[in-house]
Amino acid sequence: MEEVTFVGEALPFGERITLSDWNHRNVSVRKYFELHKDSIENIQEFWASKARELEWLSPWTKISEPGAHPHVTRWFPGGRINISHLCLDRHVSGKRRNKLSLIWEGEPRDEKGGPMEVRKYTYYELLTEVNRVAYAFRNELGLKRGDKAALYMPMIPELPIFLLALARLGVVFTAVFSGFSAENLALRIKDLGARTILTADGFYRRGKVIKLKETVDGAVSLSATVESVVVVKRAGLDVHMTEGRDHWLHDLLEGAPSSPEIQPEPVESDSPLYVLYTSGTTGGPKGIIHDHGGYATLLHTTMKEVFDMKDEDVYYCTADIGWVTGHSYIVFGPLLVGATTIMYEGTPDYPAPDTWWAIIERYGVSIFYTTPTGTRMLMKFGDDPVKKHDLSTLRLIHSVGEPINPSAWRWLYDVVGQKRCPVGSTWWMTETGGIMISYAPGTHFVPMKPGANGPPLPGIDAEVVNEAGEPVSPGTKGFLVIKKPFPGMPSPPTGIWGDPERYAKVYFEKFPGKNYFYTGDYAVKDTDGYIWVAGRADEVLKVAGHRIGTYELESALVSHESVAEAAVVAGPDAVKGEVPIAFVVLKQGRDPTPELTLELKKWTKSKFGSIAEPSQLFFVSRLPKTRSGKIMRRLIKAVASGSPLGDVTTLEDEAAVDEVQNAYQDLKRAVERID
Ligand code: 6R9
Repeated sequence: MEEVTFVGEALPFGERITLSDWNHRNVSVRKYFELHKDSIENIQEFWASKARELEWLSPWTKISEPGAHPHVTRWFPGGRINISHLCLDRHVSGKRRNKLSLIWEGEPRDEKGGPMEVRKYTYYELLTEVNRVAYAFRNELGLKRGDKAALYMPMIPELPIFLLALARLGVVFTAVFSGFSAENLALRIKDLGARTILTADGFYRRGKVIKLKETVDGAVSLSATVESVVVVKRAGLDVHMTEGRDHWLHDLLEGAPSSPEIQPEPVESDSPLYVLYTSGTTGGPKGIIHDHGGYATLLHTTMKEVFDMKDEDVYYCTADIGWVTGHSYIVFGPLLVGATTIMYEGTPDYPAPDTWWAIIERYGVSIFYTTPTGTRMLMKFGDDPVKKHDLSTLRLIHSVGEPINPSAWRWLYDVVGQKRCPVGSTWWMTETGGIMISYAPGTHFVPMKPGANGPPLPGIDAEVVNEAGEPVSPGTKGFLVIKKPFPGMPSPPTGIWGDPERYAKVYFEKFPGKNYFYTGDYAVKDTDGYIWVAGRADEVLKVAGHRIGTYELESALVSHESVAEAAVVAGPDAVKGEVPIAFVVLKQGRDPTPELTLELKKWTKSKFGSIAEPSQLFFVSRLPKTRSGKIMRRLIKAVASGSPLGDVTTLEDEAAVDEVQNAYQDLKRAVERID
């Protein structure tokens, strides 16, 4: 077996852990793969049976068929459905009417450290709020099916309420992470053609008020399409409101009846629900489209398989709704299965490193979905903050966003889960909409291995292949692909919003003639068939689990007047997994001063957003380039991560060996000077 490491730790391919409490679900690996094989051989019928568990407004005529553009698949065409109806009305008309759907906690704490604000909504109350907002959006702003809206919102209940109200009206939305800059927001508004922006005055983060409306004003000044801005009063800020364009939400709601009935639009199964922008290797962010029917089918299925969701469960996912995990597994997934979902405004380490554990204890959380970065950050404070709380209600834990190193897995398993709870690392991405590779304790639970993702879920035909698209032997690193279409994949009309060619090129052309969906990840399959995703094979960074394109950061840097060229690569970080490291060539006559270093770090932050500040920035006289002028990132990455260059002959195709050596020494000198 090839040695593969995560955050510096070797992977224990051979270890297996089985929980006897789960004997009713435990299956052997062999048995699991028999079931899996069957699901793939009958993949259409497999997904049809899952879709039948949803409530369709009118039945589909086909399970799937090719869309109008290459590699775009229509799932359940002919069927009519609305995800807002599935998340709300279905429960309100049944036994979950008075069950809690959403529990929200604000960040501000009282003198005893408890939350100053908690808001709870039953399914009935959530539907009422969604209907009131939908009424106001429709009647006051004229929003209707096919319109576009963008959200730039903090983690407050109005965010899921808005998502559900927009879905209900058939308005296509994009939610933009509230840490992004005005330029990043403007880019997304423009690409989608959003005419309505939903935001808040500000929000609380680590005891400070972060302003949002100002950023929106900046973005709107760059966007021609925007007609109205709706502002939620969250932080009591005195913000500038542009007459005729900007509206306080509470003013818009004044005219709404206390309990209006807004019928969910019966949209086509494969019509767009939302567009979520994500980073790739080259170019700006790609707007990934997700539909109503296929997406709902995948989420509904994975909530049961992966999270084993039962009516008595209380579910807490620590993600932010600005990223795909929050869309799928704070809002739509849990509500589809009628769960109680928890949402917290702040960060895990403020005001004390036990915020998550206090939330678990306070609400009796039974299912916990978190991240490796969050786990590593809290591990640093030791076991005491965890032990202070009664976590006996927990019964299942999963993580997401990046590979989990075995010691972080162990901490979740031993300390948080008290060796009682399954702990998984669910692999998926913005493009897949929902979980693809994970243990499935809700249906067929195979033994766990610390750090592994596990076998592909039923109906997901994942494989690890070489450059030619052929399966690699167990233990060998290769590329992760999904060989057959699945519900939840990027949707019609174009996969990537407005760019069907890019969709086909990025995801399907790496292995010509194969029709494989290429994930962009490296992975290893072990002898049991478990998949261990080992990080990105392309130039995408995963900083604290947030997906960032190097190209986007480099563009931000070169837009500074002193910068001629820039290369950003991922460097290792013990907590965040990866951090951006920048190498900068200055324009003639500019001095590489410490002040300029600071200025460029700040500049990147202002251009891109707070999550993207380079952790280190080095000035170099030139960047190593291939004969054709492409930046040699592999070499730069080797320097940034302090690893030896190794065999330069593998770089020989790209440039002359002595040039590689020279460039390498150049970069190393720059790094050593600063250290
Ligand atoms: C959901 C999400 C996708 C990329 C993906 C991979 C990495 C996510 C992972 C994981 C190893 C896991 N990734 N989950 N790697 N183990 N359990 O994170 O979506 O932001 O689009 O990122 O994240 O590299 O390709 P997104």
